[in-house]
Amino acid sequence: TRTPVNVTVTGAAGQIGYALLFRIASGHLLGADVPVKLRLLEIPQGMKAAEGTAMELDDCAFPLLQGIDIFDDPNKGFEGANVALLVGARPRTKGMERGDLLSANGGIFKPQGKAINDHAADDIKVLVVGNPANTNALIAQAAAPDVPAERFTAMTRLDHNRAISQLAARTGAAVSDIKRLTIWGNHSATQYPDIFHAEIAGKNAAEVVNDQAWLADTFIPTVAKRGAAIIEARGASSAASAANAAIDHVHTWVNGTAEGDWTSMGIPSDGSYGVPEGLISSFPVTCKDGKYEIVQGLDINEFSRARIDASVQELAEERDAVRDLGLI
Ligand code: NAX
Repeated sequence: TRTPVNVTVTGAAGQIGYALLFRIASGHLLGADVPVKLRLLEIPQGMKAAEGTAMELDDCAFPLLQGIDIFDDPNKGFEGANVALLVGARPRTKGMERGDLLSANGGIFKPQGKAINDHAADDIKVLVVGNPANTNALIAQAAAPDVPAERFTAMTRLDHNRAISQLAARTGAAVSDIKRLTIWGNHSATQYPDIFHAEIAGKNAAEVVNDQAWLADTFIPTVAKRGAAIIEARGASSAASAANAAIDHVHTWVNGTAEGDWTSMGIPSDGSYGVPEGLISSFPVTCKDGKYEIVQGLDINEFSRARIDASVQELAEERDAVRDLGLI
């Protein structure tokens, strides 16, 4: 029998946590044959609700779930972690400036990065979901000098999935027919969903759509503002779809992309496509044997170039701001 994989989830008592934990425990994160141990990390005020969620996890009698521990100390929460899903974050509240938001999150992600550095397993893989996800991932990564930088990733898979769904709806294609879509840049309103290299049933997606105005004025803003549209409709932010994307991100990272396809992940840039080295930016990546690689050699047209640059510029500004705050 396999040794269980230790999965740490922060913000376990939150709404994404509630949608995420049951799918991890039922085998959707790593595979139907991989036993897991859950380590839930919360703040003291969230401990009781996390205990309630753990009671429900017990009540599912999941065959793969070999233990649940709950902590409010990051040093304990990340002990032995093989996979860490950093979901808990400080949301932007009314009147909060960007600097306030970044420094509040620095207070969370810097100590968590240090705890990962000091206590996680050698093969730790980190996904940051909590916003601003890319820059929070950068803060955690900078606080973990002993962990290879590429193990710190940020989630743009929800944006990726939203873009596939919008493209399918527009063209009447099945979502399963859409391949090679890319989200570039920041998980924010500046993100750029790129269909120029995407394929719909083997045909170039931009040629199938053949409507630049729809692309610029409908598709891109619909994908980028989908989070706000969900809040407007549901009265709460995306939770099940965000949890689903987190599952997809880690599952793909661990188990690989399909032949001929790729996915989108926020990862430390190696300088590819003119994105400054070290910024955690979304790229097209293929995954194999638990490692990812940036898809190289894509031809970037002017339309795409301007949008990638704008989102990367925002990331560089966020990096400069957290550097000025002493967070990296
Ligand atoms: P909730 O407010 O429901 O839950 C957050 C939980 O985190 C709370 O239980 C809180 O006690 C806990 N928490 C806060 N600080 C913590 C710390 N230092 N250590 C451990 N736990 C801590 O938020 P939820 O709706 O679950 O969203 C979580 C985060 O995901 C937010 O930052 C949100 O903006 C972000 N999202 C990111 C998305 C992405 O695509 N990257 C999409 C969905 C979502 O908006």
